[in-house]
Amino acid sequence: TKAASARKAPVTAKALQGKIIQHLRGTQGTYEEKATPQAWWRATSFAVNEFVMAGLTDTQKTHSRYDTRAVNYLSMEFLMGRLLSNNLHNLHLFDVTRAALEGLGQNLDDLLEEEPDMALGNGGLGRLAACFLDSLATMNLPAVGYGIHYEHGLFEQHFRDGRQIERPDAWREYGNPWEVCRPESAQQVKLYGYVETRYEGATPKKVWHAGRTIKAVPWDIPIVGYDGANVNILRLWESRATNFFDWDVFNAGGYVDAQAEQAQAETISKVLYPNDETDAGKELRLIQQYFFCAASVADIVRRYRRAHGDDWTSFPKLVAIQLNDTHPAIAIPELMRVLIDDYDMAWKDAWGICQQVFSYTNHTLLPEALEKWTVRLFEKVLPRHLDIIYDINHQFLTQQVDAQWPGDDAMKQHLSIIEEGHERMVRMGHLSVVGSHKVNGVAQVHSDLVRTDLFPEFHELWPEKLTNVTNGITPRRWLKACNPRLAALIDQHIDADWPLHLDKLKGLIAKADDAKFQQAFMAVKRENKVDLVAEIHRLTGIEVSPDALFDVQIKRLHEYKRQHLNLLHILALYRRLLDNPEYNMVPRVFLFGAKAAPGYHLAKDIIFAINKVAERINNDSRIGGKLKVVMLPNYRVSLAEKMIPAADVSEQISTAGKEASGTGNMKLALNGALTIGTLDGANIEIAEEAGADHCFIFGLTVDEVKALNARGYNPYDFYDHDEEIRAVLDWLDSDYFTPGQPGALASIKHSLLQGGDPYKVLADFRAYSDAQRNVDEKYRDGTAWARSAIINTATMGKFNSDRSIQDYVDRIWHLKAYPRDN
Ligand code: 26Q
Repeated sequence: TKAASARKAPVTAKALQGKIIQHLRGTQGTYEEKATPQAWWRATSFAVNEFVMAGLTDTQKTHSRYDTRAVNYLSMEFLMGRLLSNNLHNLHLFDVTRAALEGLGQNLDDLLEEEPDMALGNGGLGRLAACFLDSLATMNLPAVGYGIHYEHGLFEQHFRDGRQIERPDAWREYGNPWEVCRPESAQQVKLYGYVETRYEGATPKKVWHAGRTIKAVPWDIPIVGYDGANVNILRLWESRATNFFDWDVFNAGGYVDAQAEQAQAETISKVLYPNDETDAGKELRLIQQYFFCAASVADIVRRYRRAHGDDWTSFPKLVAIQLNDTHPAIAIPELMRVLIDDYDMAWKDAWGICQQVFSYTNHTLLPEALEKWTVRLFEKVLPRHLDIIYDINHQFLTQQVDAQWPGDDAMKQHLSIIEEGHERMVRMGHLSVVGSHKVNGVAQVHSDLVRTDLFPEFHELWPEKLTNVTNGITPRRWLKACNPRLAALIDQHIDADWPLHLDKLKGLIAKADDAKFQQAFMAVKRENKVDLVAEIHRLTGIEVSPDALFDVQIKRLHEYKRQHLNLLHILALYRRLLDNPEYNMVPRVFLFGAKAAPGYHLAKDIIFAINKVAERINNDSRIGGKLKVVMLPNYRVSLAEKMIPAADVSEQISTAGKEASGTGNMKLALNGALTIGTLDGANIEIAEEAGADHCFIFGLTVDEVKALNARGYNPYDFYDHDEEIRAVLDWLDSDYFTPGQPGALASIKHSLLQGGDPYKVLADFRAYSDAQRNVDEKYRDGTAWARSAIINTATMGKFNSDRSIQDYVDRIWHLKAYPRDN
């Protein structure tokens, strides 16, 4: 039963040593005595890449031999993190590589730290895409990820005097061993210009005369499935100036202009927009979206035509395109344009194909995150696409909407892809729903709200279209690789193929009451905490004890996620301790990791407040080390991999109805943390799986939030009547945490009072504080805590991203698996 972990590595340590040395000398141009850790990491990666590439070739041959149906996953973000450790685990090369390097005087763990994170995403949505690629490859499903080869991923975060400072991320400044450039598959992407109508044949033909042409160059990153499975590709497009060169302009003194044009073209893939959950509405963002969608659609069409030429009948049988939120929605009118303008297809045939091919995942209900573009901008950048969108909208309103609600103009306004107003807007969500055969939310409660609150009319029109696929996470990265101690313990008790069949963790439930297993489980947790204590010290200089309870909130900084609710509770605890040094509480370390969007001032103020409160509390000898607060800088995938295995408590405290799913909640619970959370997103399903006794659920429900809004919410009700709330808010307004700078933290209080507390922080405070009391009490009972921690790990099987992918396959993509022939 120990099949998977005992599975033989595909190479001996001795042979692998040979390969590493060969790369060190032969491709890195250095040698053992001189090589830096960075050079060792690169040589090791190149050696491992030989196995990766063999798998890639086998997989591609299999796919072309069977002419496979594939899903094309279009996403502006892929938050891949580091690849070496993941590839080693998935190829069963981890132990043999450690041994090979040891023989060369190198330590694998140290080398893994040399790899920069591939942070081509903001947060949940980008990491979900990365987990899905891992599952697709592991399940032998033909799939291609399409995205942008950003030169700079999400910014690097530093703190200066407690404030967030952003520095550019330079993940590939010195190249990247995993990616392969494929210039032979470059594409041309057009922008700007005007549309001419030609009256030649029976139907008028539109011709787009573009003003600019940009070259899209693909970089392929191999995605290695677990345990001998397929190797798929992630194809990321880089923008370049076209080779086309107007030599007359150049010679007539246009050298500088030509260079400027080149710089402009190369701006497109320069940088990832760091806003999540807000729509920037910037021209460059729209161009980024179109750039990668046009290149990807062209690539999909090219691959299809290589096998099928001009016969389009099989296209919808072989091609599925998944839109990761509305960011790639422009792919819908782009495919229409290609089929109609470039291949002379009739409108209704092209539209039939689009609706069969596309499906769309919604990740948010927040109004400020729903994408809209002005018609004016569209007209300038994508004039032909605006035409097509008008045509799609006209057909939709006059045929479908009018048939369902004859003569109902209000309904037409509601459902129109174009929003009327002082400035007309293109609604990308509406375009995505109309152009797709399936639309899914990412957790049950979220999908319910998509149907009832976001798109109720669409739901009435097409009752089968809106569906749910609850998110998941890959257990390979988020348990096996990041928590080797727990993985080893699990291997001793259940079949070692649990990373493929995560439901098998249920086998641990039987051990939840076993004192020896409880001890072993909590010993693993403690060792992980000891490791994190060292990392905290290295990163911040702060000393914390591994015997304290580790309470973790890690996610983007956003008001709806309510890091400030956590902060207010910390202030309340601090105040209770100062009032009464004997105040009975388990020593606790509150750990945060969060980046704020650079233009989101209140979010940055919350980071500043956490850091200032931390400084004061951590240096206050009166509280006897019972309370510590640490905000680790530069939260990212590789830091998450260190924090999650050490967490006792998982903070999932969003306002009910606002967090579509959450996925950090799944990662933490899988690693044995107990959730303190609201009935929001996937927390609901986590609590269902683990059982209410093993989580701390508190606060307003979705319906209660709605009712509160309906009767009118007044945060002063809480400020005036709850002495503790009043005291901690006033405290923030003083100069207690920012000596000499009174009011430096006042914006938080202001937003919670005069600002109307849009996310109901004060309304949930008391319930949260009570739930935290229960956390404290339970932690004192080591046995009860250990039991709940084990049950959390044991019951998270549902949140395997393989299960999410199987749901997509069954309900949306209808793909068949093709294990590779080799
Ligand atoms: C939009 C317009 C302009 C610039 C940026 C954006 C933008 C970028 C990223 C908007 C949203 C995002 C990211 C959203 C996101 O990460 N959503 C999260 O998706 C997760 C996976 O489904 C869920 O678990 C989270 O609940 C959801 O917040």
